[in-house]
Amino acid sequence: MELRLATAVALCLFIAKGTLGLHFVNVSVPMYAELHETLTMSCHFELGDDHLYMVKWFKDRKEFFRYSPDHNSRNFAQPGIKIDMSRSDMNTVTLLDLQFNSSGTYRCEVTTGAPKFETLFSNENVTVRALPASEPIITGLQPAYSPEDIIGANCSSPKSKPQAIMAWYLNGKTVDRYSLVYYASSEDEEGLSESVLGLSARAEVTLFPGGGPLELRCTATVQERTWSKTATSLLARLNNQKLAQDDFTNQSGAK
Ligand SMILES: *[C@@H]1O[C@H](CO)[C@@H](O)[C@H](O)[C@H]1NC(C)=O
Ligand SMILES: *[C@@H]1O[C@H](CO)[C@@H](O)[C@H](O)[C@H]1NC(C)=O
Ligand SMILES: *[C@@H]1O[C@H](CO)[C@@H](O)[C@H](O)[C@H]1NC(C)=O
Ligand SMILES: *[C@@H]1O[C@H](CO)[C@@H](O)[C@H](O)[C@H]1NC(C)=O
Ligand SMILES: CC(=O)N[C@H]1CO[C@H](CO)[C@@H](O)[C@@H]1O
Repeated sequence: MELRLATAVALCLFIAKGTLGLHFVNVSVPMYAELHETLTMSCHFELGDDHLYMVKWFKDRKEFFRYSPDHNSRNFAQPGIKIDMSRSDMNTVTLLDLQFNSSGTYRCEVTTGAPKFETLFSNENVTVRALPASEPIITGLQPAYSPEDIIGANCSSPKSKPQAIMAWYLNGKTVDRYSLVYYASSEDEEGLSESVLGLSARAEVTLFPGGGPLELRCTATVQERTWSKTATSLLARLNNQKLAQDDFTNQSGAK
């Protein structure tokens, strides 16, 4: 009895150590994907001594693609999934024309063949977003301001989802919230919205370092991406003096 038990344990240890079957599945997808674009996701796995029986892909626990070395690949209709079968195989699936409802949890599940039929899987989340089509636009800014004028401007980021987070910087410094004007904006039928942040700040002489131009910068941030736009304005008093001086020079030059 004791001997048989010992042999069995040894045999188990031998099997565990001596054969390495399916031991790793890694699904690789981006955290964010862009609306209407194509998404290629990959699934890497190590079969060891086992042979592949099937690879299945799921979105939110519902199967949408199945690869088997012995059969034709199959796909199953699921919301937000338009699969490109010609670019989907053992290690890759390609989705076309992403929609917001293509966002979700994607799983690659690998099953090995007889006799063990082991299954391992890996999950990753994908969020579909729509980035702004361009950098933000600054409007309403005057080329020059007299001291104590109110500098008023708007910065608008084109439609995106999620909405862009806006900020204003004067000479590289963040603007205090009392100088910001918030505007609500509505979503379009696809759920995208423009983002607008107003600026209303007094034209203190100190904003024009050494009498030089004031640098205004506006940024629009969507997740990890930031777009920015820079503009400058002059202090009007100095600007007028400069113009007057130019006039004088030009007139005297013409004489
Ligand atoms: C899975 O794949 C990602 C991306 O290719 C890689 O960074 C990561 O190290 C892999 N994980 C393992 C366990 O190999
Ligand atoms: C997914 O989104 C698309 C585009 O908005 C829409 O046409 C489709 O009906 C949606 N599908 C489901 C199941 O909600
Ligand atoms: C994916 O999203 C689900 C639901 O939002 C969440 O419960 C889960 O922790 C996320 N998984 C990963 C790997 O981020
Ligand atoms: C900023 O936009 C708002 C809303 O469209 C508008 O009422 C306001 O006059 C604009 N301000 C400037 C300085 O252009
Ligand atoms: C006000 C004005 O016309 N200024 C012009 C004077 O002449 C110089 C060069 O000749 C121009 O650059 C200025 O614009």
